[in-house]
Amino acid sequence: FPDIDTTSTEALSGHDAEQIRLMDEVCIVTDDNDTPIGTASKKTCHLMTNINKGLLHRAFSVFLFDDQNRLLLQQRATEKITFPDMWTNTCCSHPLSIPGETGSNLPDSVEGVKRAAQRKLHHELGIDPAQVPLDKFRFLTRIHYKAPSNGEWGEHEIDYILFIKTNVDMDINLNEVRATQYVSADDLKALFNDPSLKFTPWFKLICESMLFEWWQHLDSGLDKYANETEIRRM
Ligand code: DMA
Ligand code: MN
Repeated sequence: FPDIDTTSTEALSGHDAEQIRLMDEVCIVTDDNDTPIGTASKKTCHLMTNINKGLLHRAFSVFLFDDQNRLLLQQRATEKITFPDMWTNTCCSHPLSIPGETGSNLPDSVEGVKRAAQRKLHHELGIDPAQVPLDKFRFLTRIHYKAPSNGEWGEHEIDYILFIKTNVDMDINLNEVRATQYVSADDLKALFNDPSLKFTPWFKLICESMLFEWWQHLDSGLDKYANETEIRRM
């Protein structure tokens, strides 16, 4: 990929040591059609200087619902380098360039993303992988979006949307997650009217487009929305 900065460390100074360490994870770099074209560190992928040159990577967003169809939200930890303290969907991260999480395109890439989701639900929220078996995840669609965070950092991703309905036990990792809460659709709409709360840009985009319609069909009719092959550009 042309002219990408892979050496700068300045943007990391002053941040949390564990979150700096996680910036060495190796993400999957893709073209606009989600075809893998290489790899780059999480740090390289999230620097706006590189994003502004077109660098794009693969990600996922999990929406976990309990047996009352309430959505589990998380508030990101203050330690997070991107989008700290913001409320968002249950869990987000990246499939990595490691065995089991790659997969060049649909449907193999979906299997890789589900494994990454299971890994991060455990890392961020302490959820036992046995409570979120791979075959319980439903893949809905992919969203291509770009969003600046703060200072030098931002996101530019092909984001796989995964739903899962299952009750879980949590043991939250406070370096990742500051708080959690379960919400109904009406609860969530009320939270959006609270000016003291900040929400991540990708969560807002998904809420403004498809979330509430998908949510209404959680128990029946979700099939017609699942496994979409077209990438939604937002
Ligand atoms: C990245 O999430 C993925 C999306 C969809 C924004 P993140 O910043 O929470 O990733 P990680 O938990 O790996 O830091
Ligand atoms: Mn990302």
